[in-house]
Amino acid sequence: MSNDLSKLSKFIAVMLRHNPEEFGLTLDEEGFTPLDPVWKAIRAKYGNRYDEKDLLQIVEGDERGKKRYEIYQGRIRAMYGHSEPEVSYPPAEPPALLYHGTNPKAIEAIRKEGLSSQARQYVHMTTKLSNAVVVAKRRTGNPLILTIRAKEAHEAGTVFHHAETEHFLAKTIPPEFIDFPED
Ligand code: HQG
Repeated sequence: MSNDLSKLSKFIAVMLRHNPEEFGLTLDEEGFTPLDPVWKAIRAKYGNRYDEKDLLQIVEGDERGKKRYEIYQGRIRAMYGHSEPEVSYPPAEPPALLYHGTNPKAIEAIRKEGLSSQARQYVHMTTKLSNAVVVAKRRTGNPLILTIRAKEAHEAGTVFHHAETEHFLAKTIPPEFIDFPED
């Protein structure tokens, strides 16, 4: 994705994941909001720099195939990543294992209390080990990949959600279902 398109993608993330109210947007319980006011906010910030083709390209996903947004019947939503806007997903059965990339500084806390959602609404986990590495590398040169025994956690009562092909979410993951790299 060009730098110019990632700029628009980041702006949309701010609106749809973090501060919808600041842009006069109201998200429904699944995180959708009508496209018209979203375009109004894009025009207010960028004038005519972006058109529908640009937005569709962002919605289709980036070069790694990462899909962040979804358009349905004239509405758009972020598929995951929300901070304070409350978005709900139906419960879903996870695969046996999921992966979460993190950094060495977080490890001691995660060992004690498990994974918690921090500034977002959910803990994000991926079905692909390679994606967990990319996620961790956003924060550290020394990525640590945790393996979540998701099926076991699910059977013991942790509720999972399937937000996007490769993304599963949960409010928390207790430490007993996490395998640490040095174990
Ligand atoms: C850590 C991006 C201390 C956790 C990515 C992570 C992903 C703890 C950080 C998506 C902890 C939260 C989400 C605990 C977890 N104590 N630290 N108990 N539990 N942490 O950004 O998973 O490109 O909210 O390990 O690619 O890094 O924006 O979550 O390091 O898919 O589309 O606290 O966001 O997607 O960080 O990333 P984040 P994340 P986009």
